[in-house]
Amino acid sequence: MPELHPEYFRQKAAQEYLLTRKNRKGDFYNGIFDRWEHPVLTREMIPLTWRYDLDPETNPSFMERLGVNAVFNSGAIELDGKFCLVARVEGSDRKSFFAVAESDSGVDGFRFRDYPVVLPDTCPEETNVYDMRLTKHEDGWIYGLFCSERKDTASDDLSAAVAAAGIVRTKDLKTWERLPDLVTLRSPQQRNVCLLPEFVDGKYAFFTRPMDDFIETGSGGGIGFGLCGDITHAVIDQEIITSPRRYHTITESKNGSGAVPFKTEKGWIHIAHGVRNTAAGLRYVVYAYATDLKEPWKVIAEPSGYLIAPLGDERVGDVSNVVFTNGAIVRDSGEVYIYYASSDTRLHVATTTVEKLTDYVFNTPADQLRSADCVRQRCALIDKNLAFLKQVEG
Ligand code: M1P
Repeated sequence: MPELHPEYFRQKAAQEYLLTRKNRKGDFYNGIFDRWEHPVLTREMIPLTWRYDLDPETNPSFMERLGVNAVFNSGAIELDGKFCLVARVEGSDRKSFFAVAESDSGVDGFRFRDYPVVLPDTCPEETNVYDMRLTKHEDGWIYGLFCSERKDTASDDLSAAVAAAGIVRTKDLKTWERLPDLVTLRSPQQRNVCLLPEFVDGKYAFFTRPMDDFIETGSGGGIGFGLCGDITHAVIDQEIITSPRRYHTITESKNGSGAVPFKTEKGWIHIAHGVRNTAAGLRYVVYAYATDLKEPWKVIAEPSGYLIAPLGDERVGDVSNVVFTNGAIVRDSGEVYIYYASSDTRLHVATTTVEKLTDYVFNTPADQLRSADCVRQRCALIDKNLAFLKQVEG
């Protein structure tokens, strides 16, 4: 009778501790959302069966044979009463793949299914896949839009790559049908594409991120919007810019859709990411804005600054100074769970409500774009508060 290595039991117990540890709200306060103390997914939570050969005959030292480097940017959806994440898992070989993890609470207890997602392998040139956004569409399918990356064979630069938007669909997050990649006739590359859950003018509505290049968006002016009639051969002829990049703001270098937008009485709420450059490299933050219900490409409210920025330990990781989201769950109760990754290393949750986010998006003042105007804006708030304090305190 074969036996398991003693180290297996130690590793299993250490992992079980993490998987069963209760999460709690941290001390952070801004009145807009709560940050939870522990990450909801880390590489330590990846099943041992994915990493070790458990047979002492072939692995006498219980060595990790296929390491996992990070678990981060995750699509999110509520399915059959469970919080389901489709996380980006990055092997120590740098290749990413997707894996479903489920929880009853949404803030702790996430467990990966027995196997990672095995997508239909339809494109031999595709080298890497990541960052799936999950849309429960009114046509009855759950769509997953992700970045499909391949080498740029037209360039001599070994790191030159091309990013396209891959599309899959499923009903259960188990069986996946791959559709042809999105074609955007006027943008050479795409990343951070997501699909609105509803038709617009009877068509599938995509938020895109037009890019000239793999890293730099170049002439791509921000988050785009485009329509297509047939998602099984998705072609977007024209993209219009919705939330633009702006000089000296959190979106100066680039921005991109994050979680799939959700509908409120006042508009579609978007939770996206903005990037600016610094002497220490790119800094990624999460921001929010609203678009019109009937014309979802029209921004109708955009608070100044960020919603979530890297804080404390979140600031350090494989790609430091990054927070990034590609998934949120909005429950019928109005609770909102924003899953955000820090520094391309681990995944966290922030919780809030539709009511609070609506208040935040519609009542937070917009960026005045100039120091002089921003200080005037702040002085107006101080004036109001001092007058109010006088009234209250006499
Ligand atoms: O490394 C930070 C992020 O970089 C990319 O985002 P963007 O396309 O906006 O630059 C993505 O690859 C994302 O996965 C990553 O977290």
